[in-house]
Amino acid sequence: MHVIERLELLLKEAQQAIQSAGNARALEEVRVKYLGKSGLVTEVLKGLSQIAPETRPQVGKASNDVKNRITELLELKQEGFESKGGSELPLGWDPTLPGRRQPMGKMHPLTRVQQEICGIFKSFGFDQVEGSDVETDYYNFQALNVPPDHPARDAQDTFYLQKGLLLRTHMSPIQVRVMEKLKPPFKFVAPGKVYRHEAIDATHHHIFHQVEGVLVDKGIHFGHLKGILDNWVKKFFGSKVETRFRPSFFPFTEPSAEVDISCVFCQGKGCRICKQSGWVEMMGCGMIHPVVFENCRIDPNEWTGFAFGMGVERLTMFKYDIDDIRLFYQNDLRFLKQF
Ligand code: 2U9
Repeated sequence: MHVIERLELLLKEAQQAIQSAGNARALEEVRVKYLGKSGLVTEVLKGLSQIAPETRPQVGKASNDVKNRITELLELKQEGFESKGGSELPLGWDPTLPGRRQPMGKMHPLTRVQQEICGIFKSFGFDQVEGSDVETDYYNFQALNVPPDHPARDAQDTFYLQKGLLLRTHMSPIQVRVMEKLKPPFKFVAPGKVYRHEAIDATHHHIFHQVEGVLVDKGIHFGHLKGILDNWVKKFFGSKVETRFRPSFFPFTEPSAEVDISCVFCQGKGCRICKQSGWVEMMGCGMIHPVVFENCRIDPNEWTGFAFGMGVERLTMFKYDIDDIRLFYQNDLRFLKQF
């Protein structure tokens, strides 16, 4: 293509680019593209010395005419922006801006840990059940063999509502409601929020999350309980983690036990997390009390079973070395983004 024709083409392109420029920045990009140090018109002017002497004056004039015409159009367009109070975007927005990456939402750490806890029991064949947060005194206490004068029933521990209703203090009432409907054998877990009238501090909150479970079949004994929970601990915390069962008491289980696990941070040698003991209390469990079976209309002479309960915040704080339970509920992205 002859140099003159190229100049005419460059002028046409520049005119279109100036016409569609939506703001001062886009206009500046057009100027640089055609008239900048390495601009397309500038390159032609730089190449004049290579043009044959007899046509050099004509090409030189044409190059300067194009350069001056583009400069004039750029100035006119810029004046147009300024007269309208800045860059007038034909689309009302600047399509040349880079896109803003939308931050992706993530599951809350408590939800993830709760699902991980239940997922392991489901892999053992457990079902999952749920139920209302609002319960009756019967299902939350009486059916679970909690005596009338038990301190857990005191108003300073339980949120009472009208008409004798209350906010469940553990997940056990749901287990009772399911057990009185199902025929054994069965095994299921119940995750959910529980409510206790506690003063809030670094390790206590009046709303927290639990996962409870029950397994009922013929000939179930404490060895089955230990085997299932030891297996679960090794899948959740790692295969090297040991379990220890210490005698305890709950009204709804007999015998009852607290389950300790060997500290995953010091492998049982003793550290800040386990208070130098090498062990951390992780959950409670026991063989379901015969009275509870009778309340669910299940014959304790034919069926036996075990139950367990764990706090999701407690496991999560241990697993991720979090020292303040309140961090879970403050919606501070600096905390939540770490999971
Ligand atoms: C039925 C019968 C028995 C549920 C159980 C525990 C032991 C237990 C606590 C652990 C930490 C609650 O989150 S926590 O504060 N739970 O120690 N829970 S046995 O026993 C049942 C449940 C339902 C019908």
